[in-house]
Amino acid sequence: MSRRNYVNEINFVTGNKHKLEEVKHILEPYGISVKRVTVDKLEIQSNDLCEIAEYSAKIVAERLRIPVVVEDAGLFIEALNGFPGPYSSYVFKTIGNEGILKLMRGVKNRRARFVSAVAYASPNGFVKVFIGVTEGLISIEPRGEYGFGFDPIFIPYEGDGRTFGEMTLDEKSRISHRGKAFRSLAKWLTGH
Ligand code: ITT
Repeated sequence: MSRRNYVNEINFVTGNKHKLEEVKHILEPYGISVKRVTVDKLEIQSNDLCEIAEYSAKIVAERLRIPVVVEDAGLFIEALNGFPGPYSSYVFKTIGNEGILKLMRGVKNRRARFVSAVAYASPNGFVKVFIGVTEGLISIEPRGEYGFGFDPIFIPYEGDGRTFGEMTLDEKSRISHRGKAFRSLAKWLTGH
């Protein structure tokens, strides 16, 4: 399929209101508005976020007969061999930031990365995936009231030592995995 020019709206399938708010903010400068779609996504089990996002987007686009965008994101901690990765949602709900910090107690290697895989799918079976990665460190203690999920325990290298949880939505979006992936989508959608 050729490039899609002049797209000014996406149908974003998500159950996470924080992600929705971030994506609206990221796409605003491109003149793209975000319509939220809430449906049960079928998520396959895989270690690959791209595969998960791609599969979900394809199924939802075919079912609803509209083009849709699905994002699968996760935190990969090096010393834990990439855990929680694709299980980030479940791990956050169960052990949370305190549980992660407990697992990391006394661990010297605190390197981690946030990954965002954004899949755009149209009802004819076309799918394209955009990836954003932000590298950083797991903090010793949670810090900050902004954001959601693992934000209070993640210190991005591209920042100034603050956690994502200590950054405004705008500050986080400039360097976040989500910002990077969705800006790539926006450039592709608007033909830049
Ligand atoms: P969807 O309905 O869009 O799938 P979700 O909350 O399940 O919402 P993801 O699978 O993309 O979203 O992300 C899994 C979890 O990873 C999410 O619930 C958070 O706990 C965490 N996470 C993802 N992106 C994050 C971010 O930018 N900051 C902090 N935590 C994040």
